[in-house]
Formats: sequence, C-alpha cells, structure tokens
Amino acid sequence: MIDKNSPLPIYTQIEDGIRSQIENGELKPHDAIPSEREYATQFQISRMTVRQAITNLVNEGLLYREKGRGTFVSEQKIEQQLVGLTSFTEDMKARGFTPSSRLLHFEIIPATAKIASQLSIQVHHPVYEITRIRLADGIPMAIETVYMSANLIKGVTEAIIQQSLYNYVEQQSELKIGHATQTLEAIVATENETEHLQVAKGSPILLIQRYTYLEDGTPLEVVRSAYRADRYKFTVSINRT
Ligand code: 16G
Repeated sequence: MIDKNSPLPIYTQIEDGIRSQIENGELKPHDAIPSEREYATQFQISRMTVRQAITNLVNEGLLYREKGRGTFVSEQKIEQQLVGLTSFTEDMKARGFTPSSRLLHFEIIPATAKIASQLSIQVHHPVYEITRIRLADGIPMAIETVYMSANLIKGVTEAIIQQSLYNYVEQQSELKIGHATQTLEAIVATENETEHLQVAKGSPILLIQRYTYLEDGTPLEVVRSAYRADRYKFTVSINRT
C-alpha cells in the first residue's frame, strides 16, 4: 500500500489503498478496518499520518467511526441520475432494490394559502397531506411529504400510498404526468428526520422540493423529499451548447 519513495504523501497513499480495497470488494460495507495502531506498525509510519488518511475518508463518507468500537466501511451510495421524471418506486426497481413505504401521516386537510397557490386551487379546498418513509430493501432512504388536491385525484387510500402514487395517478386516474421543476439543497436533519432515517444527530440531508404538473399544465403535487446524504448522490449530465 505504501511506497516511501513516491512523491505522493503517505496519507494519500493510505487513502488510495483503502479506497481501492473498498472498490474491489476486499473491504465490504460494515467491515472493520485495521486500527490506527495496526496501520502505523504495519507501515512503520506515525499514527498521525494514519489518522489523517482515515479522517479524510470519514469526511468523504466512505468510512464511519463508532465510538469505542472502531472504524467501518460505509454502505455504497445510491447514484441517482437527475434526468427523467420518475417515482421512487420506479427508481428503486430500476436499481434492483425492493421499494416500500412506511406511512407516517395521511390526512385530508383544508389547503393553506401557500399550498392552495402552489396547487392552483382555492384556499381551504381539500388536499391530501401524506408523509411516508421511503425504503429500499427495508432501509430508510428518504422522508417525503406530498400535497395533492383531493378533488383532482380522487379515492386515494392508505393502501394505495403503501404502493406507488404515480402508478395510481396514471393507471387508475388515467391522468398524464407531464413535467416537474425541482430544487436540491443541503440541510441538516431535524430531530424527526434523524429518528426516522436512522442517522446520527446533525447529519446532512439532501432536500429535494418538487412541483409536478400534468401534461395539460395542472399542478399535480408539491413534494418535500429529505434524502439521506450518506446513502444518496445525484448525478446530472450537462452539455455545453
Ligand atoms: C418521488 C418524487 C415524488 C413523488 C414520488 C412518487 C422525488 C424527489 N420525488 O419520490 O415527487 O411523489 O416519487 O413515488 O423524486 P411513488 O409513485 O413510488 O409513490
């Protein structure tokens, strides 16, 4: 792993070494890596140097530390292309994961002024307020709150939102989803999010807010999705025009 004659700093070489052990599967998610002392003895280097390498990988999210237990390999992040207008169910299936949802809240409420204007409906008209934890292979990935007009999409039940909302809109309601606008920003998880996403207090979260419209331009949904930043990364392909 280490070549003392290389122009690369030793800590970079350790980082690269651990990184390639993760990439080639020698180190698997949740495997413990050797301790600072073990690396230091093995390569005849200082523990400070080892610590710097490991800290860099922890900060990158490739490794995580557990107090008193050691340092472990993180799960690989799900890489999500920001291209098509897809649903969580479709995204997870496309990756070979089994999607599921845990329903936290489902209610029909009178639209507030803000929601009404976002959905282009009258204030106090009925809207669904739905909060679900979205899971992939049983692991919580995101918490999502959706607002949708109950006059536009009729008959939504708890059973339906355990499955796919987009599927219900398109198959049962026979409406065509057209386009969406979306923002992506970094936030710190709230206590509620921390609890439901099973992440440490103060963890970073990728917040997506989506406004989705039907093909005829009618607003369909206003959505707030809080994704775990330790399990997700988004990629965008861009052209220079
Ligand atoms: C995605 C969408 C969300 C939509 C949901 C439908 C993002 C950021 N959000 O999570 O707007 O309501 O899919 O999922 O991608 P479903 O069809 O699986 O219920």
